Amino acid sequence: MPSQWRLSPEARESVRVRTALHRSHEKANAMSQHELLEAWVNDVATMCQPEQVVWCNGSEPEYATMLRLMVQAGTALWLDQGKRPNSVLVRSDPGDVARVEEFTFICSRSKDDAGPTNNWRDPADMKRTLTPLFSGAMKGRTMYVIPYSMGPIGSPIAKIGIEITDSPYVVANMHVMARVGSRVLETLGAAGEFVKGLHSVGAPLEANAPDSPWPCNPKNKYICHFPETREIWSYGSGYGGNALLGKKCHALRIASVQARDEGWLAEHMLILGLTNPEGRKIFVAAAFPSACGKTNLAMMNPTLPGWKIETVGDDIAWMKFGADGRLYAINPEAGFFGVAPGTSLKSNPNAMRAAEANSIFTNCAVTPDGDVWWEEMTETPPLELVDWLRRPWTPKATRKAAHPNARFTTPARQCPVISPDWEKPGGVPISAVLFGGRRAGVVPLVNEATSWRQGTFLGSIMSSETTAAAAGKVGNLRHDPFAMLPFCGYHMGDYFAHWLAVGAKTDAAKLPKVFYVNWFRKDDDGRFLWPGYGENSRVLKWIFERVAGTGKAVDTPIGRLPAPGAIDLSGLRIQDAQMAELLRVDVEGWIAELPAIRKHYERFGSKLPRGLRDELGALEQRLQAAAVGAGGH
Ligand code: SAT
Ligand code: MN
Repeated sequence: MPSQWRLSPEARESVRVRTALHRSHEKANAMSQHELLEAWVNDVATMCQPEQVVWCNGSEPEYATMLRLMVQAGTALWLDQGKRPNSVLVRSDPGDVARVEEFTFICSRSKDDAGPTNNWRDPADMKRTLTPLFSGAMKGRTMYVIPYSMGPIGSPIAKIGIEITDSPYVVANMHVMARVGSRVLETLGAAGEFVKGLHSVGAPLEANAPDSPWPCNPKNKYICHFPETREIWSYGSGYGGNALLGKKCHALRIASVQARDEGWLAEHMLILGLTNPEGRKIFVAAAFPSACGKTNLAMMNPTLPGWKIETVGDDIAWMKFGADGRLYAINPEAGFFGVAPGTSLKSNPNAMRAAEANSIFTNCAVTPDGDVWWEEMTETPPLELVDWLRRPWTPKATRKAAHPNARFTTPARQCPVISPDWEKPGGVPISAVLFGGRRAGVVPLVNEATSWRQGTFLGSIMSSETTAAAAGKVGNLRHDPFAMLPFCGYHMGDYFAHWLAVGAKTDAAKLPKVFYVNWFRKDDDGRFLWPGYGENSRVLKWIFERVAGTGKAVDTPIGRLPAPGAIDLSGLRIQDAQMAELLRVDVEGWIAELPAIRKHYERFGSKLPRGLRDELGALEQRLQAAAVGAGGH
């Protein structure tokens, strides 16, 4: 009797799926003309010893196959097809739920190139550590080769990468988050450049051994970047930015180095289009640390009548100078990997609508009727749920139903307010750059830099409370310059210098204006002073008017703040005292922060650009003068 007849229906399905994949592999493989790529894939296969190698073609059936494989393996659960068509819920291992900054390394030849904010290892040493781990790491698994483009295929700003992975979850997510498959191989041609990304969950499967629903390696996790050779080796984690190598590893850590070398910017920024009631549109890019509301701002519904926001991207911006001397940005991604908890029809209806179908939910809770749920999704929680740890849950429970870093992976094109320009190959011209973070005190609602140099200074001293996007304690205040602390692939001091150099490349009038915003200022009782969300359009309106040259501002020791009455508060119930506090320059608070800023700066040693040291000195003088002027308080 042929052995296949004895297989369970699930196993038979798996064989069918694998055979189909094998055929698609032959087709895609025939199109790879790239000898170096083929040689690298063969070398990796020899090292990792997978059961088979599959080249991903990026097709719909391939995506469907990945979801089916995950459902069979117990990794994923189909959601109710009426409620969430073509969508699954994935629950990860509780030990693998966020980026692991502690195990993230920049492996440049010189330690000095990684700088004081990155973990550094010598590249040869790191490969000596990793090679034994990767040897045989894919035993019993399929090795997928994913050609992907960060940015619209063929855009002059886009870059190609190849991710090799043994995780169907990664393949499915990469389908949504990037442009993947045969089209990319065609563009790559026989000799195109690409970033080499190697990923394994680090859980080889011995023959006949049962697999775990979320294979990963509890003992060893390494997220390693080799900026000089444009390589990524990621081992042991299957989650988010650790494993979807196109995102943080390529589009930020490796790309920031490419951007430095080639004179452009790779930034942790959303991009939005802002149209005023007269139909004039500008584009804004904004850097906030992970889980500080980039997705909400990028797709906000303005409360101010007549104003419109359109989304270009929610996490990453690549910006290059156009022929006209202005900075143009593309969103290198094709999907959103958004934080689920806190997302609701109230806080972000456009994200909710985007995620209605064709989405992958990770570490959310599931309702009895097969839909997902997370904290604050609805005003009252369902009466019963299965939580992200697969345990029964009721509203009486003291623990959260969804993990705080639970995510939705959703195609960007499904966003109801996606910008018609979001895939424009040349990008969109940026008129304003925003920096911000979670700050309960000191930092006002909005502050405009008087120059690119002061803007760079404000970016460099950004600080924010830590969130669940990374493993570790939540709520600790830390300096997170440009929201790039976990994502800059080289010495942060050189990165600051690069920002200053970019500013010197064009006329000052052509550069975006720079603003520092803070939606999170609290009163003495710990309540947020500013309503946030759609009301942030009031701040954006002022920024629009500053760009247009009509908005009124006052000079203060820290920069330009809105003149009294310059922020449109029509239709908003907010007390004068509250508004005054939001826009108060807390001279004493800023003076009290100076030692921490100086300490932060000391870390960069001689790499700290003189221009920023001068900015700090000048700020200090202005603050001291203001303190004296105010009677020496
Ligand atoms: O890095 S992730 O993609 O997991 C999310 C984030 O931290 O922004
Ligand atoms: Mn991010």
